[in-house]
Amino acid sequence: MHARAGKGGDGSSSFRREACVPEGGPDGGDGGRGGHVIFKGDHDVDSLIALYFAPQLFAEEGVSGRGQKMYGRRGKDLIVRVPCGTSIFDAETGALMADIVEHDQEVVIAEGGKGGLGNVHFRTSTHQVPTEHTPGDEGQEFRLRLELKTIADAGLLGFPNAGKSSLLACVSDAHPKIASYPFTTLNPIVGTIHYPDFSQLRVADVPGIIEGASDGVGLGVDFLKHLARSRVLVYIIDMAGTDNRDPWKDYLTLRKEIEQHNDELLERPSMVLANKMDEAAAVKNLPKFIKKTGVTPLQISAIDAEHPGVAEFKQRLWDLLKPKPRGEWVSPVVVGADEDVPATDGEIISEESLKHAPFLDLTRKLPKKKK
Ligand SMILES: Nc1nc2c(ncn2[C@@H]2O[C@H](COP(=O)(O)OP(=O)(O)OP(=O)(O)O)[C@@H](O)[C@H]2O)c(=O)[nH]1
Ligand SMILES: [Mg+2]
Repeated sequence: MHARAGKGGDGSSSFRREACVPEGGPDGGDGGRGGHVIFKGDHDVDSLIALYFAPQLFAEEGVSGRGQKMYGRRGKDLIVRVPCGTSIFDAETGALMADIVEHDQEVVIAEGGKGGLGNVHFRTSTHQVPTEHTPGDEGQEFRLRLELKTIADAGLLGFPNAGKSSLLACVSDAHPKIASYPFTTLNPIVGTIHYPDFSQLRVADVPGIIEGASDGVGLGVDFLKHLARSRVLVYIIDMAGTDNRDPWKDYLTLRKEIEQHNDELLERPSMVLANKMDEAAAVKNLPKFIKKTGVTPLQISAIDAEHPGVAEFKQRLWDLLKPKPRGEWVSPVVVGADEDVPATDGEIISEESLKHAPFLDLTRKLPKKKK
């Protein structure tokens, strides 16, 4: 992207000329400041695609000052809305300029130029007729590179076909593509799990990882940067070994590939899920998996939303991350209802009301229609 803040308005040079005011003196006003380019986090924006098609971010210039000590108007700031999780880099130096993680977080990326000074500022006792005035400063200008790292609370990791997308579809309201061929998922997808206390957790499903991924085999591990911000990593193992792989080898390979990408990720709290437990092969493989890896996984079946393991998974995530409840359910307030309304003592519609509106009485027998 190319971001350029507005140039400041120039100061003006002018003298007061008016009937009956001889030697009115300098009255040139200052220029206004140029507009800033401001990046703002917005949780309703989910990609950078809009910026891809409009990469020129130019803020408005400040207006020049005028005679009669009139200041120039300030240039409007340009507010660029980006998804939470956007990092902004200077494309030339590669330095990180800002990291936008929260909704409504604002960062001034390019500052508008200051306005110039008008000639009123240059009058002194010995210099009564100044014509000096200064031009406005240029606004800052940058070439930017934006990078979006999805922010999710938990990230799903696994070989292709392990059932990551199936699990996401099962626990959240996302609709990822699910199919029995590898690399069905090509881009990270985030789904939200809703809990009965109105709290929410975001779970990211990323493409599958295979042996050699850290060297670029398969889809590589570039998308693992999306997991760099998740607080919990969830390994999903195809315990049935559908694609003729051994589940325990899958787990060790996954950890090896992740370590080669970013060994800090291995220290994150993690959870191991044994998927496809509805299949006989999975039940057979499980004891061997525990023996070989020393990890006792949580057993689930991602195609069955009623499976107890799926509920247990949601509960364990909640226990680990303790999301804040988002408010409580409040009964809708009836407009105009206040203390004047008489209490009904448990009856639903008072007799008094029924007299005025007999149709409210549901026990009343309707008169038969005449044929
Ligand atoms: N029997 C059984 N099949 C499952 C289970 N979970 C997923 N599958 C099947 O496994 C296949 C792959 O599932 P996906 O959810 O697409 O797997 P994925 O891990 O997202 O795969 P990629 O996106 O290709 O990396 C699909 O045909 C699913 O129906 C399970 O618990 N039991
Ligand atoms: Mg998938």
